[in-house]
Amino acid sequence: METARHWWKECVFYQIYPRSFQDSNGDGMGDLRGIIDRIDYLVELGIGAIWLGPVCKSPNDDMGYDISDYQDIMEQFGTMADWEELRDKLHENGIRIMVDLVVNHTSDEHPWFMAARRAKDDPRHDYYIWRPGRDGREPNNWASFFTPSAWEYNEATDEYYLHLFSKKQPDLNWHNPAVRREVYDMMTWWLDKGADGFRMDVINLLCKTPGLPDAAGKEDMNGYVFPSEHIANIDPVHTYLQEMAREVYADKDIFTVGECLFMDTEEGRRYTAGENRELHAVFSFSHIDMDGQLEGKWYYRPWKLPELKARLTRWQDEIGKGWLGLFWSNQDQPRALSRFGVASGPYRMRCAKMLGLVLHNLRGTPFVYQGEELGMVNVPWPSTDQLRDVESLNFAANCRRTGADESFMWDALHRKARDNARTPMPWDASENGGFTTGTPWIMLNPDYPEVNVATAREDPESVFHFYRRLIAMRKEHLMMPYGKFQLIWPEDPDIFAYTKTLGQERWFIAANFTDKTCERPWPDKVGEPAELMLSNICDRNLPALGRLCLRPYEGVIIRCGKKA
Ligand code: TEU
Repeated sequence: METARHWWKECVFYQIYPRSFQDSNGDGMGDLRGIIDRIDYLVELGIGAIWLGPVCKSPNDDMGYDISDYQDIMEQFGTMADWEELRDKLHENGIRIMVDLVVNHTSDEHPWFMAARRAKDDPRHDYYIWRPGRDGREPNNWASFFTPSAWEYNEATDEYYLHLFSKKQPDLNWHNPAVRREVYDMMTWWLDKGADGFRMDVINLLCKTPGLPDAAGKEDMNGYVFPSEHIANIDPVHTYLQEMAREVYADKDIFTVGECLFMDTEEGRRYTAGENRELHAVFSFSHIDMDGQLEGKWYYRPWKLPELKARLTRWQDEIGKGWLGLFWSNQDQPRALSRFGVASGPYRMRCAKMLGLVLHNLRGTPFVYQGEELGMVNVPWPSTDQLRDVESLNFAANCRRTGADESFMWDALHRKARDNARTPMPWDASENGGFTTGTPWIMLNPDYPEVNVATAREDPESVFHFYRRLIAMRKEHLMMPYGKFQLIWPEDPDIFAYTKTLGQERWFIAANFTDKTCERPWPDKVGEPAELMLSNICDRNLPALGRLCLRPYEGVIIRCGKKA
């Protein structure tokens, strides 16, 4: 084994988007008590840890990713006592709790920013990033993720402040040691409270190119340029993360995973496998960015299976002694099945299982995003009135303002709007899917009467039960986390196949990504088929000697040769 054993490599994480998981008080919004009430479900799934989306005080311009108090709970979600009860009940059930750490920016309603914007000589002023205007306009040409410009004018000081996200999310100035101290103390406070780790929001964007030069890429529809080369992995971000690790968690058995955008494998290794380990794992977006163009995610770029395999393989091969968080989707992405599989028709649920089978056997720690285990898909949004996300709404407004084609706008929103992943968890076929007795803050996916937890529980062949088996298998087989990955048939346009090898044991994983039956000569180098470990079709047999035949969207795990 190239890597040390750790609990966080050997369990599956489940991502909860608190606002959409379970409402307990009828206000139409999920809350902490709702999660407490559903712990049985998590136990039944068999997961070992949750990633709890942001629950701190927030004006919710970006659904909790705009924090106004890091040490208090958003009223809509409950109280600190609820958080503590959730922690205790999860721990009693052997489930760890990883919290979301959002420290690239705060809310503009955070007391630090409210003081900072008042006067240049306020001690908090330097907590954020300020620049004078240039020719009566923004200091540079940077576009933000969510709004036209990454700058907002502040009258009281006659300056602009930088916000890579919405204008209610000013970026913190990480070069200020006082900011770093505040963050480390806050993190320690959460660990003392019993958090088992941090998912670190856009953690590789903390530093920006000194001098904040204009970005060189292509102008977007508003005439700004997205500055990816000036915001990601910029020195001294590694130094700061090493400092963070040293000050907060180097000596603790916790888990940290960094959400890292615009990162290549070399940087990934530096974050997770350097001499002074900064993070335990990173999320790479290489396979996620595949279907977007340089101008950004809204501009669809078609893809083919060999490219998906190549992107995932590169990370498998090059992360070295580091570690990956594995995911098909999260709260920012379309539903996995709509993006990588087939969202309707007879093979929908089979395909959902196949995607799970492929992901869970890669080397890394799998993250299941809520609803993925039900085979949820994107939403047929009837109008922009149903959308809730600042990113979707700003995009729609920009499209309309600049006269972009409606069909371009709708194609983009249906494909990529983050709202697709944020519809409420459908628990049963009753009104609002059992999510709330009130009016849900965002519409449910209209397929909830068929696609819901109660229905899935009753069907032994559901995606839900298949995910339970996958999750349980990981507890029995060190192969899943630790086996060495090797891609088979890189150019095959239809089949994703790879082997995992650990000691004397070898598994062959093969999945058909098409709606036709595919037959291939058995790849001799993987050894002879010895045992069918798992398949997403219940009548599957061990393949006959010499050939492999996979039905539409069929996926198999086959042990080959001798068992260790
Ligand atoms: O996401 C960062 C991020 O890159 C996303 O904004 C992504 O580019 C975008 O969603 C593509 O559609 C993190 C959080 O996961 C996201 O929910 C927050 O909105 C964002 O940071 C700001 O905190």
